Amino acid sequence: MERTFIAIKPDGVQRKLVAEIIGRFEQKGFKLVGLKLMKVSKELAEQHYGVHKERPFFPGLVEFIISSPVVAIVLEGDGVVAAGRKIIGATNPLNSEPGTIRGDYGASIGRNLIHGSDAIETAQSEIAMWFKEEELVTWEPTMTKWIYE
Ligand code: DAT
Ligand code: MG
Repeated sequence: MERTFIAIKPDGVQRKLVAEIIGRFEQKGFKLVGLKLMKVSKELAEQHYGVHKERPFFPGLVEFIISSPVVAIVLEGDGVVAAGRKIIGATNPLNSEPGTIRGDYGASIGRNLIHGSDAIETAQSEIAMWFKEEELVTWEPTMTKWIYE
């Protein structure tokens, strides 16, 4: 089954949007398989945002992500990577559709509340970066038969 990595960034945690954000993915029908509140090390932050290391916003991005706790999440479900990105919305909240997390709660690109993996391969490497195998939980939600045919 497909998995994605989601992180509620420091702004989402500080603004007390954790329950609201996790709720959107739960209500959609995706399954939580990993969940933890954590302070991010500089090493992990630099690794996570490694593709952006030449960009001018990289130092600020790393400093921001380590500045306050984040909630790291792994979700499972058919098509969860692409659907997760749709639920999150466009990178710049000023362009995100209303009804998306960034569209409903964000007002600037540097405080866009949440990260979501952009492809299945990225998701696999991000999950391995953020979670130990034993932190991921195998379970069967009783609701599955009401969500999948
Ligand atoms: P996304 O988080 O939608 O995958 P991304 O991978 O292109 O977007 O960029 C990672 C994060 O970096 C993004 O969530 C916010 C920040 N960022 C991206 N472009 C930026 C810019 N032009 N100015 C400031 N921050 C930016
Ligand atoms: Mg990205």
